[in-house]
Amino acid sequence: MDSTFQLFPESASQIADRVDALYLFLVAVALFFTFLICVLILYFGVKYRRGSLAERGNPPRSNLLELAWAVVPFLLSMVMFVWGADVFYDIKTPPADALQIDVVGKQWMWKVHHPGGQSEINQLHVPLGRPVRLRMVSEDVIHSFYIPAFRVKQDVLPGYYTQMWFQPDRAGTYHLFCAEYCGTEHAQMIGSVIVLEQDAFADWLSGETGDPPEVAGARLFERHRCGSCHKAQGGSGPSLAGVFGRRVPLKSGESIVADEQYLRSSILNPQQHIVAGFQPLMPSYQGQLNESDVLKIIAYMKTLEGNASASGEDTGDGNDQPPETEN
Ligand code: HEC
Ligand SMILES: [Cu+2]
Repeated sequence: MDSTFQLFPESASQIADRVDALYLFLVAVALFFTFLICVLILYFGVKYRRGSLAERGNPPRSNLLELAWAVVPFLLSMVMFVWGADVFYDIKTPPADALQIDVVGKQWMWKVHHPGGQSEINQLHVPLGRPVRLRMVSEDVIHSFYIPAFRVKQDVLPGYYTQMWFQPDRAGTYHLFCAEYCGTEHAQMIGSVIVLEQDAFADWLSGETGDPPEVAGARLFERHRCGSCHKAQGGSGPSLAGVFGRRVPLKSGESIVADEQYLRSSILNPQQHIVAGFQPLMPSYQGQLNESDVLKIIAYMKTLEGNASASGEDTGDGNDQPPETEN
């Protein structure tokens, strides 16, 4: 056999072996029953062929047999369910201390933004042995971020943040694919994930330049004159101090927690939620700010947290966050 033949792609993340084990189990169960049924079909086909003298009367009823083929498949499928749910839960639940990196998909490339301001295209540098959480959004159509060696794949949607996480456990360079057909050059929407030892990763980070997102975001905030309406007091828009994580009362009478998704739609689609007590005056920044810009402005708005002196509004629901020590 060809020595380069591999049943699975190389595995380089902490979850990969668990995914493979589950997958092997499913394949093994399927193969076992496929063969069992094939062999029985052939056997009975021969045994009861026309003209054979085999006994053709009804066999006596056996409750034990009836019970067995209800209970055995039930137990097997429960094993699949519990095992699958366990792996699924871990794949979907990023640890709180994960390093957060932003990914913006667009026809036909991946843009990556690191929290220190470093950016890259069609490459993703990550540190070895540390959980990494990707927050992802698309500039246009649906894409899908797929790293076979890590056994993770997640759709990247226009207008909605999705996330995925992994913990690389082997240094090296791995394939990155778009796994959702997204137009004529879909096949070119590929790249590499480069897993570096912690020291090498720190070196790589320091070799790249770029402003931290909250700094770049503050600049965009300035340039687009958001502050002309969003003043601490007396502006035509609400004060943005401490807005992230706050429960915002809406004109419709409902209220909503100002998470990243809400902040994004406030900027690109302001008519969707109107804050109680304000007029729908805010222009949409669709077309003026791209998804990377919006992520930066959100990073900036998060730093406005705890800046309570500028905020005249207390929603009084005890939801206030502790002040952040550094800005
Ligand atoms: C012409 C005035 C105006 C400008 C310019 C403006 N906004 Fe607004 N903004 C408003 C008003 C009025 C509201 C409240 C009504 C609503 O929800 O649409 C608002 C709401 C918001 C909210 C929701 C706030 C909350 O308390 O829930 C966010 C976030 C926001 N704006 C961000 C921005 C950003 C970022 C910019 C600049 C890119 C900007 N705005 C530019 C007028 C403005
Ligand atoms: Cu794509």
